[in-house]
Amino acid sequence: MFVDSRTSRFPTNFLWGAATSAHQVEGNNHNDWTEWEKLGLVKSREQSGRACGHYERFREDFALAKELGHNAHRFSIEWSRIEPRPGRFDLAAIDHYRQVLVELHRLGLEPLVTLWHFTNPIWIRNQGGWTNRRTIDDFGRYVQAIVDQLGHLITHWVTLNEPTVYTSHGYISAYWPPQKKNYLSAWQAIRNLVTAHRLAYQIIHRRWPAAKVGVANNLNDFAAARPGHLLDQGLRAWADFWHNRWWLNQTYDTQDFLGINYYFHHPLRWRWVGPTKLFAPQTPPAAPQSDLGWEIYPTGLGLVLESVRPYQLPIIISENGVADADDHLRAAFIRDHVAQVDHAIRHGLDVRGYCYWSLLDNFEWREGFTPRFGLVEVDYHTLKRTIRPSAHAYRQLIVQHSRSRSSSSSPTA
Ligand code: IFM
Repeated sequence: MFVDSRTSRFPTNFLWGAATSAHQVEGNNHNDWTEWEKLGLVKSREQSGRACGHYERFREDFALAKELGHNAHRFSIEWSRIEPRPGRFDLAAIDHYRQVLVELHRLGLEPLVTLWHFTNPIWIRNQGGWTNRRTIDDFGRYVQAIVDQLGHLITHWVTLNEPTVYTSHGYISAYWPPQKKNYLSAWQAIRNLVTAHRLAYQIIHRRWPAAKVGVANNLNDFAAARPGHLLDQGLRAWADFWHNRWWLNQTYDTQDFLGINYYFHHPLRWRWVGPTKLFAPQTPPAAPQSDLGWEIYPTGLGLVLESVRPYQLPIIISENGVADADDHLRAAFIRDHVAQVDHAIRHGLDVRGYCYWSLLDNFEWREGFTPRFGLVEVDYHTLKRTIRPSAHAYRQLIVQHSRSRSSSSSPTA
């Protein structure tokens, strides 16, 4: 891969790294997802089980990230480990994450810390999860504990991961736990997540005024499948509003940076499927696709970046990745998406980081262990890690962008 040193404008302290989440990599969790997995609804009836064994092997995994040229790493703290019972904090679990943070700093990897990535303690599930307003205060108490115990080791905070995906999968399509098909519950959950984010933002800033707090917002590029078709255009506007815009409008004034998780380009074609599925995404048959059948459309990242320009906030790509077991797509996928970031920066957008999803292969929620998103392959029998060729290509890209900075003037982040 070649980066033109005359055109690259990545800021000097640009964050290059990869992301994971606790439940997907740690192993041996005990939360609402592990309970739900017992129902046998995950593909091939898999359960997250020991996952990648990352809870024990984090040092080995961070050493790989370092070797791969990263200077940042996004991970999540598992609430159910920290507070297994209401108000009872597990000091050993807190100490574990302290060691995680210390190790990241030792290696020169800037931590981006997610406080909630889809999973809830079982006692939260039992009280109605995010539909219960009490969960907001409970979340605040957990955030306060992290702020007090670990805050001195954290600058970049991600309060919530993809709250709109969580609510639509959990409360509208019933694809994920708690498997409701109820618009009122979805509304209660998303409203409570807005309030929980705002509360977390205040709690963090009260103690750590210089902290940078954001959300990992899942933003899709929606298009009208038939550009001149009024119903498709209306559908595009409707989907864009509810999936992308509504949440941002509610929370942008409490985000110091916008985290963007970009995966999807959806050309929408009006088709009445049912009250919980109002449209059918239509992937052109010839379009390149991941192993999950998701269209690969780097231009969409550029469009999404442009769409958030009015918020005038720094941006971090908090996730962007591809399921690609034989690694024939990933290197070009990263190159082409990073090129969109480059383009955005050159056109005045303040993008400060890119986290590939994911550092490791991991437990992909209802799809189980089959999708392979990792820069590093995991053998789930032996837990052996093997660096994929695309991870080296990403490393090269990072090096070239860093080199090109020294020969070009860069904006400061
Ligand atoms: O694995 C997920 C992650 O937990 C949230 N963002 C999308 C990823 C790929 O589906």
